[in-house]
Amino acid sequence: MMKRQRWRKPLQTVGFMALLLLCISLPLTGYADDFDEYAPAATTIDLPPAGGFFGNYSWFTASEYFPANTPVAIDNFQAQGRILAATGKELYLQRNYGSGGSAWDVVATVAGGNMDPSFVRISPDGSTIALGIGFNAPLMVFPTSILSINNPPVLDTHPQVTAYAVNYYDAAWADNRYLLVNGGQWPGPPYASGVGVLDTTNPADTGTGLIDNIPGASAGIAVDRVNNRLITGIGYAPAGGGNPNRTGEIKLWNAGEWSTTPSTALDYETNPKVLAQNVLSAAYLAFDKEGNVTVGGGDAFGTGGVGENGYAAVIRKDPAVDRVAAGGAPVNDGDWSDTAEYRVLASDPCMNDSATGIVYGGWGEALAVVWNPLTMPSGCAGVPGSAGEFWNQGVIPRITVHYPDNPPDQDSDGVPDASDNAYLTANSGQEDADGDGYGNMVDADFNNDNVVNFSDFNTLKAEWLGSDPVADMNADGVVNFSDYNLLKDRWLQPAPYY
Ligand SMILES: [Ca+2]
Ligand SMILES: [Ca+2]
Ligand SMILES: [Ca+2]
Ligand SMILES: [Ca+2]
Repeated sequence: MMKRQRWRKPLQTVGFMALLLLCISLPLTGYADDFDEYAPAATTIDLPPAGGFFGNYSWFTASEYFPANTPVAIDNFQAQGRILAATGKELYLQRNYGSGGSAWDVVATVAGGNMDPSFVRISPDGSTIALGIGFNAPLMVFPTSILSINNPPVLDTHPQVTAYAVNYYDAAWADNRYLLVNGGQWPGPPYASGVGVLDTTNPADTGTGLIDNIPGASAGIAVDRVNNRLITGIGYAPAGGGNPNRTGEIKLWNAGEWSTTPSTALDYETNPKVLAQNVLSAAYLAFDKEGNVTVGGGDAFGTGGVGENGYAAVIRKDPAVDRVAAGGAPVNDGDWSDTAEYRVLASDPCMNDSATGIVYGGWGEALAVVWNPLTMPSGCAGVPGSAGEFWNQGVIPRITVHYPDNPPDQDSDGVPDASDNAYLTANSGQEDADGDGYGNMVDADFNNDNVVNFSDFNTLKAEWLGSDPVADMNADGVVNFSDYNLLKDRWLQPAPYY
């Protein structure tokens, strides 16, 4: 049953007065309108296929962004802002910002059976990773520092990996020490789930009950880093036995109403703070840096038999989340055109995806909607509302990243850092002729051996005054001195190239 539920989740000079007027007309906070602004980037990212590039059996590719200010490098690749993905027998690191397709590098493996990953969750400081490798399998916790592209560790036997024998569906870091784990379900029906706290500094910890009596199964869990609010809910509880469909219900606990060291577990049913009643399937819960809530999944058994599929949602902090936190009414998700408190992000043109994900990356302010283009029937005939696409073996999940109006763009080329294949070098065209994830403008490693040297220089010489798209670094149609100078700038540099 656990497996089946998975697919539900589914200036120049300015006079003083002019400057003053400018200041008055600007909003007082930099990103207060993120919720309204989130718009899709021009390009999409393909995650490693479910099962990995080696074709191992898996139903799902789990993914997460390394947080901003992650101090750890993986070999010489800075981790912050990159996507970490788990599927098959491999943990993959995004080779470059914005890269996808085949530009993923293995940074760890599991020796045993294939992963059917539930989640990969990175601690707020980026130093520790929690990996739920699958149903009835251990929850692994290990330092980011053991990951390597050059020499990927085997997690099962690595001395710095702690394997916890706890039941899990999703997890969220409360801080850099305590991991909150939603246990998914106990054998049912009737389904019931709960949340426990795991002390990741104690390898012998078996978890302490935090929330019990959740009448349903398989929900996400998230903590708001700014306001310390906690949310979790019901991922699966269809109508039956006189009870209404409660799939998608999300409840909220304020700071002070929950603890990482609880003496007794909280009763889910007595918490009156309902954030959402019927939004998707309470999966992919997260908070962006403004405190808006993201929700993904899909409810194939929605109200009146009409499924809720093919989109992810964002619930606005102000007024909705704040109102619920103060004891008020749940989000109004009834009118999609009214974005005052709720937004629908539908990346899949067919809107038939019963497992649309949504993942937030703070480094690049990237709100990534993860969808499954398994089939794209012509014109999407007849599919809206149907659960036509879902997690499955071999599916290549696609990410459409949404950005607010002014996301970080360090080279000011108009491409946000988290989507920029050379984030420190202006290259608005984003040319990448060899598809390795590094933009042509910075990629003088023509033979892809991760260093720029005489082999690459010889390629440039051989293509001199020709139009070879790989050696044409500045993409102006001819290989000449401009390209030679770009190569010279990178001489003897190892990858990555920015
Ligand atoms: Ca840029
Ligand atoms: Ca750039
Ligand atoms: Ca390239
Ligand atoms: Ca080379």
